[in-house]
Amino acid sequence: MSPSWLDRLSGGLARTREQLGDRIAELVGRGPEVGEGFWDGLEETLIAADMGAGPASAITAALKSRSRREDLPDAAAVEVALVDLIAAQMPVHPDPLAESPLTVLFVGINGTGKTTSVGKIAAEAAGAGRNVVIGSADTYRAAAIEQLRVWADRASVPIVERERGADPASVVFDTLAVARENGSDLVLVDTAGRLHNSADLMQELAKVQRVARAQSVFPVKSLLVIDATTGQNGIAQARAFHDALELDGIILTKLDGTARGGIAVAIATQLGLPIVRIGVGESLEDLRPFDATEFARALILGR
Ligand SMILES: Nc1nc2c(ncn2[C@@H]2O[C@H](COP(=O)(O)OP(=O)(O)OP(=O)(O)O)[C@@H](O)[C@H]2O)c(=O)[nH]1
Ligand SMILES: [Mg+2]
Repeated sequence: MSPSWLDRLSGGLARTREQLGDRIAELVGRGPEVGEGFWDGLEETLIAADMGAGPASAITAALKSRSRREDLPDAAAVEVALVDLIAAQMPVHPDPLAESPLTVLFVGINGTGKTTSVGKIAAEAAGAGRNVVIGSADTYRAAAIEQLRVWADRASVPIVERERGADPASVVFDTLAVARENGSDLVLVDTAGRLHNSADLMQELAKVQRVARAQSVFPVKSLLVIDATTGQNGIAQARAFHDALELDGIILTKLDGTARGGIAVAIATQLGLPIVRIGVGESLEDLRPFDATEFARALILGR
C-alpha cells in the first residue's frame, strides 16, 4: 500500500522536525528551572527553522505565558502546546481551487514546481470529475511544452499549446476559447519561470493576466509557486509578484528538500495569502491542501 498523505507529509518534514526536535529536547533537557535562556533558545530554534522573527517571537511568548498558567511537566507537554500555538498562528482560508468554474494562472521564479503543480492539480481535478483544460503559456522552451503534455496525457486532459516563441498571452486566448467549446469548468495555465526583479518579464506576466481576465468568463486566480528550499527569499518573491499581479494564493513545494520547513509558518502568517497546496515530493500524491493543524503536528510530533 502506498503511504497515506499524513505519512508523506511527516516524511517530507522529517529534516525540519529532526532539527527542531533535537534542539527542543536539548533545551528541555537542561532541567526543570526553565529560565530566560530556555525561551531565547526556543525562539532561536524557531527562527533557525525559517518561521520568521515575528511568528517565532509570538509563538515563544504564547508558550511562555501558557507555561506560567498551566504546568507543562515535560518535553512532551511542551511539544503538544507548541503544536497548538504554531497552528493557531496561521489563519484559515477556504480553498480557492474548490471554486468552480475557475481559471488559474501558475506563476513563479524558475524551477519552483509550476509545471508539475499544473499537472498534479489537473489530475486531481479530472479524477474528481471536473472538466479541465490546460494551457501551455511557457513558450520559451520546447521542453516546457513537452513536459506539460506528458502530464496532460497522464491526466487525460486536453492541452492547448503553440509554437516556441509564441506570445504567452495568445496561448491564454486560445486556451479560453477551447474551454468555452469544451464546456470546461477549470482552466489551468502554466507560465514560464521568471525572476521577480525583472521588470520586462513581470510586465509580460501582467499582460497574460489582463488577457485572462478580459477573455475568461470565469473568475481568474493567480497562484505563486514557491520552492521551500529558497527560504526567506520566498517572502521577497511573493511580495514582488503580489505587487505586479495581486496574487490569490501560494503553492509551497519541496518541503521535503529542506530542514527549514518552518517557512510555511512565515508565509502563512506574513503575507495575508492562503497556502493553497503544499508539496512534499515529486509524485502525484505529494501535493495536497494545506491544513495548519496537520502541518504543525507533522512538523513537531511527526504524526
Ligand atoms: N522533491 C520535490 N521535488 C519537487 C516538488 N515539486 C516539484 N518538484 C520537482 O522540481 C522540479 C522542477 O519542477 P517544474 O514543475 O518543472 O518547475 P517549474 O516551476 O515549472 O520550472 P520552470 O518552468 O523551469 O520555471 C521537477 O523535477 C519536479 O519534479 C516537491 O514538492 N518536492
Ligand atoms: Mg515549467
